[in-house]
Amino acid sequence: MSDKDVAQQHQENAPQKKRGCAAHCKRFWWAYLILAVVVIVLVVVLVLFVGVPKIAQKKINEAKLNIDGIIVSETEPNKYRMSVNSSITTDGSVHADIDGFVGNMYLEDLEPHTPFAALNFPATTSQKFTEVNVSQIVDVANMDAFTTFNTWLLANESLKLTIEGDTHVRVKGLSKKYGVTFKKTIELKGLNGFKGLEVTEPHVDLVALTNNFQALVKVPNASILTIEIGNATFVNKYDGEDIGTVYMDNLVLYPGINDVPMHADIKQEPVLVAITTKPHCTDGIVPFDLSGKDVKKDGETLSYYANALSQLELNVPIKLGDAFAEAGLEVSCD
Ligand SMILES: *[C@@H]1O[C@H](CO)[C@@H](O)[C@H](O)[C@H]1NC(C)=O
Ligand SMILES: *[C@@H]1O[C@H](CO)[C@@H](O)[C@H](O)[C@H]1NC(C)=O
Ligand SMILES: *[C@@H]1O[C@H](CO)[C@@H](O)[C@H](O)[C@H]1NC(C)=O
Ligand SMILES: *[C@@H]1O[C@H](CO)[C@@H](O)[C@H](O)[C@H]1NC(C)=O
Ligand SMILES: CC(=O)N[C@H]1CO[C@H](CO)[C@@H](O)[C@@H]1O
Repeated sequence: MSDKDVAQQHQENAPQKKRGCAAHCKRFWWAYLILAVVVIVLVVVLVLFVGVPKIAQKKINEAKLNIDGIIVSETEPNKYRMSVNSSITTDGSVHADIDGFVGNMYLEDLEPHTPFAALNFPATTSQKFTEVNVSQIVDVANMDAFTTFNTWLLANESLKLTIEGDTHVRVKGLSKKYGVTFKKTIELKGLNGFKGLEVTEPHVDLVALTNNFQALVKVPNASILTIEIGNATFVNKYDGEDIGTVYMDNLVLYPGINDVPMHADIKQEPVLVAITTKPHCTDGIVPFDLSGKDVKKDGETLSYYANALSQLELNVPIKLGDAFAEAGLEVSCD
């Protein structure tokens, strides 16, 4: 008998009700029992299928994800290793097991949201504090998206990263698993266009045509990322003119200030003209611009870094006066 039938029967017998419940109730006890059971089942179903999943989703939404470190290493043209140390903090009020899941990573502020990496997050529990460290090889499934991520990472002061994946939660005491979505957006510090980059200890060779400039570059990395780049080359410009190539070999950027050795093949003539004209001849400082040319790792191009670096233009003032003096050439204003 369906709910409708029960309701109908109830209505047909409505006038009798005025005579009191006793006889009526006695006769239709089974209908009330069925009604009661239906109500209880409905409530249980609502709690289990709507209430618990809602609470589970709410708890997942309230959990805080903190990223302590990200390392991009073993870089190859179409894959790399990504390691993430993170922790999840909850209020610990619901005891639940959360299945492992594939977390898609994308830039929150770039529509349409296009994942640049997929990481397998392990199964966890809803403890107050859970460390989640993952390290795995990631295939570059979408080269444009990964290049854009690297471009933003290198150029921007900060960037919003979202990790999203569908998983299941099993609340302690219940056998059923519920589908939930894990979605967290975190703000990462970017490398901010290497703001504050400095070239120190310059040495010039006045005779050689190649490898005629050496120095140390202080590369600031304000982010929490460690990135293994490779052999990076840059176009060196003076006054908009390409005057040579700068090499930074085996470049790995760690959080903090990185001392990176560089060497370059520079055309001597434009530099000599620059250093002997005002105002550079007075302070001995020549401003150059560097932009990424290529990134090679074991002879192969890493386009996701090369294209990201090529979109940067770094203004680098270099104290060349002392370097020329050291090489035996005292520069002065013509
Ligand atoms: C994670 O932590 C371990 C142990 O402290 C450390 O060796 C590793 O480099 C860290 N990885 C990342 C991605 O920060
Ligand atoms: C996870 O990384 C943290 C550093 O963020 C480290 O202290 C911890 O030991 C690592 N845990 C495991 C299981 O590797
Ligand atoms: C990050 O930098 C890119 C250009 O490199 C720019 O288009 C984008 O709007 C920036 N995003 C944010 C959030 O600053
Ligand atoms: C960078 O170039 C140097 C010199 O050509 C080479 O010995 C080294 O293996 C290269 N490093 C990488 C990571 O490809
Ligand atoms: C995490 C970390 O060490 N960040 C450093 C990155 O480099 C800047 C300097 O440019 C430091 O101020 C940060 O502390």
